[in-house]
Amino acid sequence: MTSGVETRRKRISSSPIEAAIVSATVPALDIDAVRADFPALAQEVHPGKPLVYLDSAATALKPQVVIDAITNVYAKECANVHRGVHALSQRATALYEGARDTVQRFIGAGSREEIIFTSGTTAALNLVAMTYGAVNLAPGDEVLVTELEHHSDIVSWQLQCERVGARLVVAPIEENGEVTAKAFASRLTRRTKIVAFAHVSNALGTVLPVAELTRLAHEVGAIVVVDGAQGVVHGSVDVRELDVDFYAFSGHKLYGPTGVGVLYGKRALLEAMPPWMGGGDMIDRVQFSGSTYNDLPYKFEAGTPNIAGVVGLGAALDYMRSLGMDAIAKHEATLLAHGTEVLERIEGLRLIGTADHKAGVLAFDLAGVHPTDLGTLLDAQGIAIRTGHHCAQPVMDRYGLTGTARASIGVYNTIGELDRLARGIEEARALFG
Ligand code: C6P
Repeated sequence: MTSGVETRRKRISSSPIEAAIVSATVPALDIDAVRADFPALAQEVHPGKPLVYLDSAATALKPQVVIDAITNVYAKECANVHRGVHALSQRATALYEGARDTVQRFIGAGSREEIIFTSGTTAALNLVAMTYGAVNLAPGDEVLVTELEHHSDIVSWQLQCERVGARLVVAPIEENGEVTAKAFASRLTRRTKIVAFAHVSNALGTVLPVAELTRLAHEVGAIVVVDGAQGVVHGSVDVRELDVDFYAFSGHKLYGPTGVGVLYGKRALLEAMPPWMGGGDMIDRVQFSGSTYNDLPYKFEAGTPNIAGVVGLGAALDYMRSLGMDAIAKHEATLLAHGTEVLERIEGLRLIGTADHKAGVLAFDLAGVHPTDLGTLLDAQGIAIRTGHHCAQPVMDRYGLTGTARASIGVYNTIGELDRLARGIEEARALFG
């Protein structure tokens, strides 16, 4: 008979991302070299307590190459883009547009015009809701989301549904945090016009079957919006292979800067959508009698963009590619399997989110210890985790909790750090009796 831990290990290693563990062809990361790339790791957060950073789902640490790329923009290439004939503006524009090409390659988009720079996932999702949703939703139409969505993938749709008289429909999750094709399909109707779901849940770590759900949604004529904030981080993503209509993500969870993100959209859909924000760069001709708009992607990039942020994002993607997306997936899968094993051994600890196919997240409830108290005690040990509802209150409601403790994994984490986490939790448990 297999123990619970053995069973869980087998199930984890049977998933696609974790399957990379068994792939002998994927090289192992040189973890010491990786850690040396991240200056934030070389610090004690409290005297004698070196940082153990297990909060990468909130925001990832930044490698020196990203910091240098941003510094270089402000130090040497500081000019506005698309506006100047002078050398500095031309160079800034080349860097900015070069980053667009990098993003296009990174997610396998068909053309650079399909890459819209935004301030993050939240802005990207709201952009689709407010533009595509404004012209394609009518009273009585339905927008289908899942129970595990982040607030940005709920409230943006709620706002648009309220405006147009459409209805928000929710596909439930299983006890282990999975979204099954069956449950999802049961909520699809001919009134479903938009389907929006996360690639990976930030609260549970569940990896959703994006291609399968997309196929089901397309069968009823709905378009698919994927919240890729946590999805694009842990392994390679090919938007054309997945056939999604929109894919949104943030730079800061990808080892890039805050304040920058991406909306990928299929060209025909983006072409047909009205602009969202009005301002410089998004126009063709402005007259008081009416204005016409710029071509893609600029139609959706009103005003001076986050130039250094975009360049920093490009540097982050180059960095990830230099490590190898399969190598990153393999390393993180090993950490997730180990973390699952050591946490499951702790008495009174219940993992929240035990889907067969998981990435990056170890969320849990510890009997008798409030998540905030646990987070504070772990912080005193130098261990950074996130506690609370993780901007996914419906997930907490689903499990009857007000919040969880969440350790989330980045490329720089080690087995030893997960062991330190487990020891820290044991100590907290002992303290609370
Ligand atoms: N989740 C977390 O600690 P922004 O804030 O726009 O960069 O990303 C929003 C967002 C959208 N979807 C998912 C699945 C996310 O995880 C996030 C951000 C952080 O889990 C902060 S709440």
